Amino acid sequence: MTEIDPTTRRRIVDALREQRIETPSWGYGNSGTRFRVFPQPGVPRDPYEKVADAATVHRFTGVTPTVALHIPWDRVDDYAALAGYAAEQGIALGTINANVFQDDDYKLGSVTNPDPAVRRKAIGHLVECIDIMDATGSRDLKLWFSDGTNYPGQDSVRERQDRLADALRQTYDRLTGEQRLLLEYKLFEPAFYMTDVPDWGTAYAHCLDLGERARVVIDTGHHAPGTNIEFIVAFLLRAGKLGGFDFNSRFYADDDLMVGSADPFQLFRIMHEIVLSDALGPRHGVAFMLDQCHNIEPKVQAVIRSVLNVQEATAKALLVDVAALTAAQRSGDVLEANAVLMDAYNTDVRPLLREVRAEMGLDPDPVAAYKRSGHLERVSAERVGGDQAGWGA
Ligand code: LRH
Ligand code: MN
Ligand code: MN
Repeated sequence: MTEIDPTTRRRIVDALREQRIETPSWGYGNSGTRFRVFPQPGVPRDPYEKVADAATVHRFTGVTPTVALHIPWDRVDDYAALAGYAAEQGIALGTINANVFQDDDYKLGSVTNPDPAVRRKAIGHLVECIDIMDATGSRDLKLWFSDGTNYPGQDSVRERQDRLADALRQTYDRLTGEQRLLLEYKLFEPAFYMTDVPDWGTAYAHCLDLGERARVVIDTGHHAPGTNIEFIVAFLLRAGKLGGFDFNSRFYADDDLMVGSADPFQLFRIMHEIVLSDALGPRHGVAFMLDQCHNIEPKVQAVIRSVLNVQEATAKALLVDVAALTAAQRSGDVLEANAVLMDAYNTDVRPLLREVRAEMGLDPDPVAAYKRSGHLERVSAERVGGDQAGWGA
């Protein structure tokens, strides 16, 4: 990358200062695979302590002012009180994630279950999540369904789509004000023959039917290997239907590893589409969320590292010389167009990000600052018997 002129530099620094990333409450709890959960010292014992950890991440990064909740993993008696506690800690409660996948009743599905009583129960939970949003002031309800079938012939594919549409409609109609419904798709797992919301096309079609406040969520771990995720990003942005991301990394499947660790180039390509569509700032309505679990690595530190990874991909995307790129594209100069992109990707943006943090009054090296802070040692002594994140329970 050649010298950045001062105006461009200012624009990039301002964009990075404005960026917002939401961290997941479940990323702070103990987690594992179905083979083993490795408990860690100092993990939160309740939703309050998860909020406290999220606030710690915000103190060191300055760009994570909200924490997502997962219900019932984060069930409390008084959500307004939890929101008040979050505010005292310097953050707010963010997206409410519904959970209709961990109950015996949902063996054959939740909102697409053939039994109307089970469907009513599932819809009741989705509506309860909106009640919680009313209390917390959260904008977004995020829906992911584990629904699907394991065997050909097990249930009617088409009727399940009808049931899904009906449940989404009832849920959507309960939203008020600025509240939104975000629909997440996933190609596979836990159903293995057919998933009821397997891809962005299905999610998009349902969101189109529902209306303006329904949008698609892209979980980066939920695709077939080799899927061009940035294409999906570009398509949904163009259609005004991209609600946000669940960021994580995968090597094989829904691995939920730290974003930007397996394929930082993919993350850059995604952020490039975001920047091209001017969809980075909070006013554009694209929620940048992490959906990760830290099974073997220290959790708060891993969340901080993940935030830095997103920032680095974003900074590189902001560095792309769009005028040069467009000129190369219009003249059919394939190699030059690719070179412009690679030039930005190959730039070391860490010095720039250190400047951004210094401007924000933060330590330029959040990981080192966190390690020095003694937070992990303190919570390890204070918190005995940490909570399960939900996975591997
Ligand atoms: C499903 C999923 C969904 C859940 C989360 C814990 O794989 O990505 O977003 O809510 O994991
Ligand atoms: Mn997800
Ligand atoms: Mn997932």
